[in-house]
Amino acid sequence: MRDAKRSLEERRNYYAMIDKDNMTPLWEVLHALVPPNPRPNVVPTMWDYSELRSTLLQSGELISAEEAERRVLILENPGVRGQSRITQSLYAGLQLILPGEVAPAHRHSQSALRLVLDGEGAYTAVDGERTAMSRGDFITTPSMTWHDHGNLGDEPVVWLDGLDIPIVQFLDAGFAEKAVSSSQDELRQEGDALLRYGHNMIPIDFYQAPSDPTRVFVYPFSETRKVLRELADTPADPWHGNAFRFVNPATGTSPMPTIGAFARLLRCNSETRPYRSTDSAVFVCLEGEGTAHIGDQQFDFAENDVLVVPSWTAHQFRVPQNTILFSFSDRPVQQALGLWRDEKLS
Ligand code: GTQ
Repeated sequence: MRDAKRSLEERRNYYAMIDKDNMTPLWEVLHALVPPNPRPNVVPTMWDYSELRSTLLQSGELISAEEAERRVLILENPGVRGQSRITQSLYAGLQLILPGEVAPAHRHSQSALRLVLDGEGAYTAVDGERTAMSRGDFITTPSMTWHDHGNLGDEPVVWLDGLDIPIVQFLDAGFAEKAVSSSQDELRQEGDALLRYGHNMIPIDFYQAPSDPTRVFVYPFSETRKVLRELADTPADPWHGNAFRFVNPATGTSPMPTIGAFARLLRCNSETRPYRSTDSAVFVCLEGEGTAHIGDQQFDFAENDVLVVPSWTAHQFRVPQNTILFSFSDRPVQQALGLWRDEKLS
């Protein structure tokens, strides 16, 4: 006892001594550094869009899109407040653009996705090509592509931004610059990329280098929905429902290297079996409603609600009607590094 106490004191003195030299003992932190399984700091959570919509619209009276550059409310995971992240590796926010406004052109190392939630009449331009934004459309702005947004319609437009900001921050690899004019010149007419690269063919001399951005940068909900609806009568996977990942059609890989995106249809009166994977995911309900069990929590979700499933947390969905969920995660990063795991539970 006496010896143990003395040795504790000796250890503390020793730690204080090595502290001066910017060193610390591994044995005090080993099990936290190398845990037997993922121990996410982010927690299961949900944002109820019907509650948030009016709060978001109030921000339109506080600041213009031009002044803000991007008028966005960041969705901060309650487990890691103050870190501008929705999961450990990804950022998400709700962006508002009012009629007549422009969010000026810029580009940065961070890759972004948009999922259009509310309102018609906005557009995003990516490297000189515009795309109209309709509800449910999934739009990418890959690393270092110029992008600006505008609203030509007569109603507020809201979308969810998903970016790899924490990943780029972690790597200290971020650059950003503003364009000289706030809207890009149109280099190609709207729909060009989808026509050339989005229909089972690609231009004869097209070669995609690993660092090239995807040419297809909009995945219209009208098409995603049509495919998912038609599959509603076919057998569903017990864990996933009818679930798909979005791809760059030229390569079959994820549309952006750091963020994977997925869509699934869960059939009327069905329940998925519990499942977990190492990629923390952000889910958005695009159609329908249901209940999500995430770890020991339960959330009733409806259209446009945003849910977080932390890494390695068992989750399942129960839906009373046909329901379409969009989701995104850092899965392509984990797979490239050989880290990704999943488990189908019963
Ligand atoms: O639209 O470019 O939510 O640069 C955060 C950073 C959106 C954007 C965000 C951004 C953008």
